[in-house]
Amino acid sequence: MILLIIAAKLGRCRRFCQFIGGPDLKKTKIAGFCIPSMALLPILCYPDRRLHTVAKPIAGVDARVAQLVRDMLETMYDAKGIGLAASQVDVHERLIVIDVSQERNQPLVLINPELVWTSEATHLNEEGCLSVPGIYDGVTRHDEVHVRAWDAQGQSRTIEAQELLAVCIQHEMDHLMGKVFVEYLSPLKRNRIKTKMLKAQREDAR
Ligand code: K1U
Ligand code: ZN
Repeated sequence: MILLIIAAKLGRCRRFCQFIGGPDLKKTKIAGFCIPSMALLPILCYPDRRLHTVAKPIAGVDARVAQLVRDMLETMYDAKGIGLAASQVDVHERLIVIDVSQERNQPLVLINPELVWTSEATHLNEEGCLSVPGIYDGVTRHDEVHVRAWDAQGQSRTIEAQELLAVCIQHEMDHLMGKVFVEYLSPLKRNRIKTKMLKAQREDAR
């Protein structure tokens, strides 16, 4: 019974902010050896100070970066998110993964993303964040952005993004700058969210 309660609590934590424990490894059998292939990474939960770290550029796409990309995609799909920044999994490097497709089969990998153009027109959009579970609020973003980045193979590409993709790119690039969407809200709202998050984390830890 006690084990069941602990398992249920861990399940609740893991679904959103996975601020305890190490990566949850999945194994692939290759030539008779059991090799960890992907991992669900713990997601930092607001108001964790580490979410405010400014990410550093990635020097090149090597095996470590390729593994991080796979793990972040796995973590984003598992958490039912449409995006994830490396900062949210406590890796302070300029890497984001996104999939805004209905079918969840069009992953987008942006390494060292830079905004090269933003529209003058802006829009108030409802946003959520895997690091601030259960909180949704309006943030004003550019309607369209053009972003230059390397893909998962290290090829430089420019993406012209509108609608949800544009909103998601701006949200994820904020994470790389150490900014969480609640920082666009009023101090009153932000403090209420902070208190709510800390209370939920205390309850999860019990
Ligand atoms: O960065 C993150 O925490 C991921 C975040 C991305 C995002 C969602 C909505 C607007 C901008 C950026 C999420 O995926 S939150 C969960 C989610 O799937 C979602 C929430 C609201 C609208 C659409 C999707
Ligand atoms: Zn977020």
